[in-house]
Amino acid sequence: MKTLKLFFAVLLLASVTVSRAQNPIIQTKYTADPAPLVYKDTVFLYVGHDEDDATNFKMFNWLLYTSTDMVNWTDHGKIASLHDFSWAPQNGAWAAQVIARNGKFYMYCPIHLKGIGVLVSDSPYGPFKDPLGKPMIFQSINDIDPTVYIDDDGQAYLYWGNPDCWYVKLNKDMISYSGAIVKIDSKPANYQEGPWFYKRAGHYYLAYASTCCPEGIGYAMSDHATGPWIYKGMIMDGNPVSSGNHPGIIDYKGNSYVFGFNYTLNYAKTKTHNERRSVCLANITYNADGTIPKLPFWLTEGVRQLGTLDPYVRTEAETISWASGVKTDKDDEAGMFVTDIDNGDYIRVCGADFKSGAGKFTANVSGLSGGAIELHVDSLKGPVLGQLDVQGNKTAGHWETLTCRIKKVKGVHDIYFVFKGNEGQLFNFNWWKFKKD
Ligand code: FUB
Repeated sequence: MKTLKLFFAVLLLASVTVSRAQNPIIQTKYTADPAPLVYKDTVFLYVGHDEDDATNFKMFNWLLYTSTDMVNWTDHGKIASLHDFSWAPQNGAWAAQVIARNGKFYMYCPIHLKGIGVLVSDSPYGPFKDPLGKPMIFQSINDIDPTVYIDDDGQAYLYWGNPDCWYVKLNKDMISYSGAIVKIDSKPANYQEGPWFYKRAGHYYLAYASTCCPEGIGYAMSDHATGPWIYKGMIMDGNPVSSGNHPGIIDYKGNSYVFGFNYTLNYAKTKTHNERRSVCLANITYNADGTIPKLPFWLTEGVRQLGTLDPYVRTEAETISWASGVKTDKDDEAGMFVTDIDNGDYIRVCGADFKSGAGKFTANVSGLSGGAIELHVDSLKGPVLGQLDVQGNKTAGHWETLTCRIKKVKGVHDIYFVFKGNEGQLFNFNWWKFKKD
């Protein structure tokens, strides 16, 4: 009987699952205007940032998240801001896009009312600098939402605009252009703003936020980079539960994805509409003729994990599939870390492959009032592997690496870090890893 019980206990902790993300994909901040960039083996997701107390658009900076499995996203914090432009006002860090060329990274930033500027960096993580000291494009306040693509022949195109759509040919330096700015006369049906321009399997695509409000995502196709554009339908219809939307589309590891946003986290807190948006993600597919089958509006169920996460290497605490209650911050010693941790808050990390078994858990933390990290697998109320105590008086004010023994766990599991303690903020959390024994 004892052996049988042991067998079932081991079976429970050795299950194999394919994890799925949940929309919206970022919960620690309000995020909008997703601009994914596939660079080497990683998806760099640049987003706009709605401030926590925003009612209308209150956007001061741009944030970066990265992933290699599409379900766990690592928060890199603010990578550029209005302060990077000497000519920018205090508000208006709208929908940017980053593209790589010859080892440099070009970030096209619409500054509301001021036109489109460009920042340059040697790294996708920044720091970014403004080489021009002025907007690259400014015809009117309708110059927003730039999207850029480099064609196979090396010619780069910048499209943008609300409610008209414009394009220009960029020079090889990517910070200047040649020829006239062209307003497209084949503007697709219900084009509003937020164009996303790309080429795939010989077809050119212009996806965009459709006429407001609510905004869905429409798309047009062409045989040429400069059109004419033929409207092909909706990737997703708008939905009254959400006013805006804004596409970003990539292929990654053999799958195709569309990013956009909804207002789910705002409405979870208040009945009032505020511009506090949250980036969402779904799979798309392509028909043989290149058209895109329509998706439902953003579902809560997200995309499947690509591969698994290795729990035996240091993972940043701000690598998150789903978080409840916590925020992220940065300091000189730890870099990014998870903060604002209260009793009952939690973080889920998807699909960690413990292989033949882990017996210890290590975390780098900095105590505040003190508490514990309770380790669950598979669900918030799933089996408890163990608990790492963080003593406020011992670790207060400095980062410390602590280890505890845990029940043996094998196979692939979602991990839930459930935070326990008394009143107030318990501790800050920098990174974690498991050890075999
Ligand atoms: O985020 C500010 C503006 O709202 C963007 O530029 C538009 O695309 C819309 O999402």
